[in-house]
Amino acid sequence: MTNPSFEFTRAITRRPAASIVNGLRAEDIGTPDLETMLKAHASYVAALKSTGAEVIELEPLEAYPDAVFVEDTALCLPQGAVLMRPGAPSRMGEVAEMAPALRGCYEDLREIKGPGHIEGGDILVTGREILVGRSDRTDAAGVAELAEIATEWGHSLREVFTPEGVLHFKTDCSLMDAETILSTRRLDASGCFEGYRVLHVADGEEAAANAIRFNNLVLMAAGFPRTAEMLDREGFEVVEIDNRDCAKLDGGMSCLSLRF
Ligand code: CIR
Repeated sequence: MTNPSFEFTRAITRRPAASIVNGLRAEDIGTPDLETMLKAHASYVAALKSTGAEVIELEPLEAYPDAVFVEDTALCLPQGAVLMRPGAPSRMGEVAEMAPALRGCYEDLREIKGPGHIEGGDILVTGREILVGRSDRTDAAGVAELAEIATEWGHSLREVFTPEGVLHFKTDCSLMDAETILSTRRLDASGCFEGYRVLHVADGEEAAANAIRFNNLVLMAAGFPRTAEMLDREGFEVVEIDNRDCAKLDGGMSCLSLRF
């Protein structure tokens, strides 16, 4: 049996544009370098492809500096896809740019019409349920509108909360398998993962929590050796990707693809 929450045949990515230097960031810790980012992006795409998946690689969008972070524009479920309504005004236009690619892949394509906001980075699909974290980008009205669609498609959706100062819910967690979630201690402490097996990232390696399980692989940011070792001990096949430039814009492994 396949599990559509981590077994995928396709992914959508978008190469970063030169305007990436103007991407949003909570704190300025340096300007990302396009060349290094393109190299890291290529190794990310190669890792996805190495599992046998088809990767639809979209062209860079100069008008939208954050467009490389495609995950925030949509939610992909087996029944259909839902276009999001980003809480960041500068990212709203990215959704219309993603729509044609999804129209080519899905018969049922819905959209969050508003007035609420919701970004894909706040949504963790576990297979058992869909967890949506309210955050600075995702509000109650956005969650409620998604809940209506998800319920119609037979999913149960649970609203949870992203810790203060954390960009997205999935900045701090990722699904490893049907039962297992990788999380920071601060997010797990909220109690939102009751009933799951939770693996904590090593203290001081919080930025390792935004990983993705993609078929047989776990893609994680390089530079977090204790978390990588722990995942290896747990039997996961870990691939480390250079995330230094994306991290300057608060981005991680999940943000760089839509997976379905
Ligand atoms: C932003 O602030 O929207 C981007 N600089 C980073 C988005 C990261 N996306 C994600 O975690 N899903």
